[in-house]
Amino acid sequence: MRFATKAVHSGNEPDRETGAVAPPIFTASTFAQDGVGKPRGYEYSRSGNPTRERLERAVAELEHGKHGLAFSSGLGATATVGSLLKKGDHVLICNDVYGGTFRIFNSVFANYGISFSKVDARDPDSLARAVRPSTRMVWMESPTNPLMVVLDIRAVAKIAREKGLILTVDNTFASPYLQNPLKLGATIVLHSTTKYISGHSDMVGGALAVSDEDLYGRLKFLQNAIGAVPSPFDCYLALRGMRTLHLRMEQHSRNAQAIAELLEGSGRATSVFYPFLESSPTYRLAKRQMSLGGGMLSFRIKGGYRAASRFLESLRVFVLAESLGGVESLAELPARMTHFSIPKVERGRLGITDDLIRLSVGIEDPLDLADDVRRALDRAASA
Ligand code: P1T
Repeated sequence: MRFATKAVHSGNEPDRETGAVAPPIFTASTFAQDGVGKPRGYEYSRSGNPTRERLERAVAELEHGKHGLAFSSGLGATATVGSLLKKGDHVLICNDVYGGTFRIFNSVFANYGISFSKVDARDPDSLARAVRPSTRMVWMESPTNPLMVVLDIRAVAKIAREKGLILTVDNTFASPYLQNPLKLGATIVLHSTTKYISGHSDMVGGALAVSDEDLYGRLKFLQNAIGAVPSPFDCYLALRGMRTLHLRMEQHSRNAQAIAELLEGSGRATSVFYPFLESSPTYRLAKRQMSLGGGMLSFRIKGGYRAASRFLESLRVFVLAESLGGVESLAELPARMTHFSIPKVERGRLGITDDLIRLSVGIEDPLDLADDVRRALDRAASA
């Protein structure tokens, strides 16, 4: 089946008992057993819940994986994947990942003796050279948060496979509608379902998709052992959002492309980062790897921090807030908000500067979004 059909139906099959066409929300924390040690299929909702299983099946199907696993947040999923590692293990993290991902490796896993180094995966050879005998995993995003760097997932996967490493691809920014990393050779796909998958900024969640049976078994064990599981209500919201993912991604992408082009032609931005801008150094790779450009973009505004904050505070349709992927447009300053947990020196090295603005372009009328951006640019220029 094709994507739109899967998005509408996966995990949303009519309830077998009642025929309900919307998935029932099973709030039960525990399930009656037929005899001692004889569960009917479910025992306790941390280890398995029917509403959660629907979401897990849907994530797996949209990502072309055999199995899905749902979590209470994207970082809950990250914590669980990180728990595959042991003391002494080393991880290669591609430059420019979500601030919270950096923070959990830098400030939590490091305490357990798991080390990491940052690599510039735009050059696959430098990635291959950075592999140590203790390296177990490569962690990447594409497009990256917040600089929208597009990395060649297939090329990274080839190196990971040759070196026997797990490749985890955080596919939050693209969503399964734009790209499917498992098909390109990734071992694990991670989502913050808080973003495009649920799509309405009304829940926090995470998910993984995998095909390797042994790895699935280990992750399933860790999901229960660590316990960062989502509530059945949140699973329902993610499933409900997912039914329109394809429609939303089309509109997000159309709107973001228009705003990126507006910014580029405005003379008020020193750089604009969007995968499907022809001026982007990775335009050809993005066109090959992604079906659309997606709803995220960032740009550097002329006039530094003062102009950036003036721009953000002048917006009327875009909401000044962290997060992304909802139907409403959001704007933020990564250096002071989402990526503040990355040390200043490291932020500077990566290019997460005080004049860098990130936009999550929603699905509103593109003309209203364009008017809003133009007006805010004018106000920022007169600051
Ligand atoms: O917020 P949470 O559901 O725990 O997801 C973490 C996460 C993981 N991966 C990526 C690429 C992300 O962007 C995030 C969360 N990001 C934001 C809150 C943000 O505004 O960038």
